[in-house]
Amino acid sequence: MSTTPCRVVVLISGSGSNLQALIDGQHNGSLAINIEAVISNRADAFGLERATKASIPAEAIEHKNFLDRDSFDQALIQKIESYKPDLVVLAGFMRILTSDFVRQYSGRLLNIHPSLLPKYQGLHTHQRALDAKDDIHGVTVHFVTEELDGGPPIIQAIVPVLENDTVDTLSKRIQVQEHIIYPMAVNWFANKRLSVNENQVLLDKEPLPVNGHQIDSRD
Ligand code: NHR
Ligand code: GAR
Repeated sequence: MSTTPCRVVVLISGSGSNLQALIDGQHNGSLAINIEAVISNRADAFGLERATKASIPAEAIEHKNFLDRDSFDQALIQKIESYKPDLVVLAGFMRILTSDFVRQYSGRLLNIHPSLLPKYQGLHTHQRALDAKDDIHGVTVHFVTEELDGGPPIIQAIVPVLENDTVDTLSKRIQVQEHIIYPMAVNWFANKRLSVNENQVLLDKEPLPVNGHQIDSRD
């Protein structure tokens, strides 16, 4: 069965390695998506070069050129709307979005957050997991709601925290999992297998566990 690919707009702020995983999936046919555009709030984000190299429209809308969050988000919405996306993907996007933005894309806005939510919402998650001497850490793909990092989880990957881990070694272990679970969640959405009702995520019409589908890299 072939249908038209899901139209995706990806928002980034930095390196764009998660974007690259999606581009690779699109190119090798494992993802039923078409990335229509990549938009960054920083003009120097390396992810914009990745997009250009893949012949995907790449644009910067710099938050620092706007007076407030609202006017930045309105400009972002206008630009995104010109690509008529079915799905908007935050991939290392580092600006908190206003309620207007989140409402506009409700049910079709995903984020990847580097912790086992609801643990460690916000920033500096790897340092916080190390400081707490946690023996596991991980990453969560979730639907975005107005509550920062509080939207319902879709998939979580668990990694071990090893003796002598640093932010660098731990974040690299987590990124390996990111590049597996983000394409997986995006493909579920693209194949219309995912939906969200209130704060309950359904996969193939069945409710997912409250922390989402779990992948344990220690198995
Ligand atoms: N917006 C809403 N409304 N809800 C969420 O769940 C969001 C969101 C925007 C981004 C990603 C998130 C993460 O995965 C995300 C989730 C940035 C900050 C932050 O504090 C916090 C969480 C996330 C992204 N940003 C600072 C700000 O003032 C700027 C920090 C910087 O530029 O480095 O916006 O962690
Ligand atoms: C990823 O590790 C992602 O989990 C994290 O930023 C990195 C982006 O990498 N996201 C956040 O911290 C959101 N606040 P990438 O640009 O190479 O995809």
